[in-house]
Amino acid sequence: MALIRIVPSWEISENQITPESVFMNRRRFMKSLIGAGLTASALSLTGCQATSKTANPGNNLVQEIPDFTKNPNFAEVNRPVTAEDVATKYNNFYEYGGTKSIWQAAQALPLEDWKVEVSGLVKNPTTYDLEDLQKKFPLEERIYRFRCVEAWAMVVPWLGFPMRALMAAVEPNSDAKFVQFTSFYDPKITTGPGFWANGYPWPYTEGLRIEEMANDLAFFAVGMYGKTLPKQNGAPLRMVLPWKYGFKGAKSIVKIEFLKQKPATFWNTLAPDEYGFEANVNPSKPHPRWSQATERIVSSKPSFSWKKQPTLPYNGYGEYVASLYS
Ligand SMILES: Nc1nc2c(c(=O)[nH]1)N[C@H]1C(S)=C(S)[C@@H](COP(=O)(O)O)O[C@H]1N2
Ligand SMILES: [Mo]
Repeated sequence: MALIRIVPSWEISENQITPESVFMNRRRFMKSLIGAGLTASALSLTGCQATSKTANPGNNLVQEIPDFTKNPNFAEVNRPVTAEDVATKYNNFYEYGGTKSIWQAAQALPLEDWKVEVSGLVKNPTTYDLEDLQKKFPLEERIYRFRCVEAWAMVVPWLGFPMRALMAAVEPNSDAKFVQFTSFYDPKITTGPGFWANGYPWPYTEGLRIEEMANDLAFFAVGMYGKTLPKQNGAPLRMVLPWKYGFKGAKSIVKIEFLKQKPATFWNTLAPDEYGFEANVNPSKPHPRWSQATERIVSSKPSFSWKKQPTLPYNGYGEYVASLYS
C-alpha cells in the first residue's frame, strides 16, 4: 500500500497496531490514491524529520509557565511520568496527518490572535484570548494517566485549570445538558484539497454531558511539563479527561457551546459502532477489532518492545467518576 511503503520501517509495525489510523487508511484508500502525490510528499517529510535528532524541534513558541501550583491530589500515579521528548513526538492529530509523527506538520497551526468562544445556554457568553487562557484561571499541575483507544498509554504532567472553573465563570443555565467542543479547522492549513483525510467530518468535535464536565477530573490543559502546550499536543487549549479514551480530548479548541441536545462528535459520526459517545476506559469491553484488556506504555523504544500493562476500569479513576454512570 502506498501509505505504508513511504513511512520509515519502524512505523510499519506502528501503523499495524494503531487502529484509528488503520481505520482511516482502509476507508480512504481510494481517495488517498487520487491524492497520492501530495500525500506521499507530506508523509515522507514528516516521517523523515521525526526520526532525525534535531534538538528543540519546531517548538519555538513553547514557553515556561512561571506561576502554577502542584495539585497534591494528582501529584503522581503508579507509573513513571513519560519522557517529555516522547509525549511531544508521538501524537494523534489527524488534521496534520495520519501517522504518529505529525509534530512538524502541526507547526502550521496559527496561534496568533487565538480566540475561544464560549456560547450557547450560558448567562455570560465570553470570548477568551490567549492571555485570558493563561491568566483568568489559577493554573495547577496534574499528573494523569492517559489511555488512547488504540491501546497505548502515557503519563503526562498537564498544566491548566478544572473545567468547572470555566463553568463557574460563564454560568450555564438549567437547560444546558450537554457541551460541544470544537477544534481549530482551516482547510487551507489542515486538511487541504487532496489531503488523505479530506472528506472526514471536520472540524474535529467532541462532547460531554454537563455532569461530566463538572466532575473534579475534567481539565483544560494550557501546558504540559511546566511549559505552554506544543502545537502538536493541542495548543493553546485542549481537553483532558483521564477516565475516557484519548480521542475524547479535543485539541486546539476554538469553541465551547452549551446545549440542550447531545451534540454530534467526530469519531462517533465516522464509526459509531467503534467509538461511542461516552468512551469510558473499560478493559472488559473490547473494541470490535481488538481487546482493551491491556495497554502498551509508550517509550522511546520501538513499539514492539513497549511494556504491556493491564488496563483499569475508568483508567484507574473510578473513585472520582463511577457515580456518574450508575
Ligand atoms: N483536534 C483533534 N484532537 C484530538 C485528536 C485529533 O486527531 N484532532 N486526536 C485525539 C486522540 S485519538 C488522542 S489519543 C489524543 C492524542 O493526544 P497527544 O497527541 O497529545 O498524545 O488527542 C485527541 N485529540
Ligand atoms: Mo486516540
